[in-house]
Parts: sequence; structure tokens; C-alpha cells
Amino acid sequence: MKNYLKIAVQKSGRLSEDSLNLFKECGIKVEMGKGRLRTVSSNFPAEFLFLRDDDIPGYVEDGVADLGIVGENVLVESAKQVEVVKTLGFSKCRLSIAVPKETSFSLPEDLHGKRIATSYPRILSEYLQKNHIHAHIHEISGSVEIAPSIGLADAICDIVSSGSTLLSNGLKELDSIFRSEAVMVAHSGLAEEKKAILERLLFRISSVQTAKD
Ligand code: PRT
Ligand code: ZN
Repeated sequence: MKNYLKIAVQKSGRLSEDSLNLFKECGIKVEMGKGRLRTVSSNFPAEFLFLRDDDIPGYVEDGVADLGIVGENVLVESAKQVEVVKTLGFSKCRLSIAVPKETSFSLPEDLHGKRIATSYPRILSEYLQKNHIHAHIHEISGSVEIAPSIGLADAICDIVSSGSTLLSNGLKELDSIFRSEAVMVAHSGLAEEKKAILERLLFRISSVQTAKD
């Protein structure tokens, strides 16, 4: 099997189920063996690689994978050079700045001179620059929501979907700075044969999306 697409999908997490469902709805078989990190489809020229979502933009940029499914938040933060070939409409969320409920901050300008904890320093710093806010970005990799209550930061910038995690950590949203959904990305220098397979795949995805509208 020479000409086939290597497609990177999240191994387990909030993107996994909808990503696999998408291929299923397109009539593409993805047999996942227990603990297996790659599998070849039996009815479409594709091999699936199961990875951490954070690694997907880099693998697609390098061409280790031809295609990948990832959240726009992770994609933009990664700053990797890949082509977005389809927006997929699932895993919708937003990146928001939040502050402790009892603080008097209510405007973005109130963040001047404050410390903001986040796992998204790039997207946050772009927002701060655009709004002429001088604040300190404190990069942490997880459990961002507890940062204010342990005295690590005055505010946070993190992913929100229902808002219940903010609420249960005594935080309120100050501003929503980025909207995200799952997207399909492609390596920018795909060979013609691979492009042709990608076209077939995109056609099937469009048909599935139209049927749902
Ligand atoms: O292990 P791996 O690195 O692959 O996965 P991960 O743990 O980094 O990511 P994962 O599976 O949690 O999320 C994958 C992608 O799903 C994210 O990059 C977003 O694009 C998207 N997504 C959609 C979300 C959420 N909704 C979401 N709610 N990602 C994270 N959350 C978090 C949020 O940060 C909060 O802490 O879920 C918590 C609950 O959110 P609320 O507001 O509903 O309470
Ligand atoms: Zn991740």
C-alpha cells in the first residue's frame, strides 16, 4: 500500500470519539485494537495514528502524518505551519480570562499589572498586546483553575465549555478571547496522489455534513 494517507487522531480525550465517528460516518473502517497506536483501514487508503493532541500539529507540519484532527486552540498555540482543510463542528469551546468571583475586576483593562496563569501563553499574549494590556503571563501546564486560590495568579486564561469548572473553583469569566472547534489539518506539501485521496475524503465529509444540516 504505497499511496495512502497517514491520519493523526487523538488517542483518548475530548476529540477522540467524534473524530472516529466522523470516519465511521464516512464509511471508513478504523479497527482499534486494545493499546494499538496505529491501524490501517481495511476499506480506505488510510493509516490512523493515535497520539496526544498536542503532538498532532507538529507531526503534520513535519509530514510524519499527512492529516490530523485537532482543536483550533492547540493548533494556533502551536504556531505550526499546516493547512486547515475542514472545520468539523465538534469539540467547540472558548478560551477565556477568568478571575475570582469576589474581585472587583470587570474589564480587560483591570488586568494591568496582574499575573495571569495559562497553558496558552501565545494566544493570551496576542490578546494582551492587541488590547494594550500589560500583564504578566505565568505559564503552567495543567490545573490552571486553582492558580488564583493558591496565590499563584490574579487571573487565569483557560478553556471553558459549560463554565461549571470555573464556577466550582469560585471564578467568573471576564472576557472570552478565542473560539475553537475541531479542524482537519493537512501537511502543506502533499504529493499529488495523496492530494487525490484527500479530495475523496473531503468529499465524503462534506456529504456527511450536508446530510446533518
Ligand atoms: O491527552 P491529550 O493531550 O491528548 O488531551 P488533553 O487532555 O490535552 O485534551 P482534552 O482531551 O481534554 O481536550 C482536547 C480538546 O477538546 C481541547 O484542546 C479543546 O479543543 C477541546 N475541548 C472542548 C475542551 C473542552 N471542550 C473542555 N471543556 N478541552 C478542555 N476542556 C476542559 C476545560 O479546560 C475545563 O478545565 O474541561 C474542563 C471542563 O470544562 P467546563 O467549562 O465544561 O466545566
Ligand atoms: Zn493535550
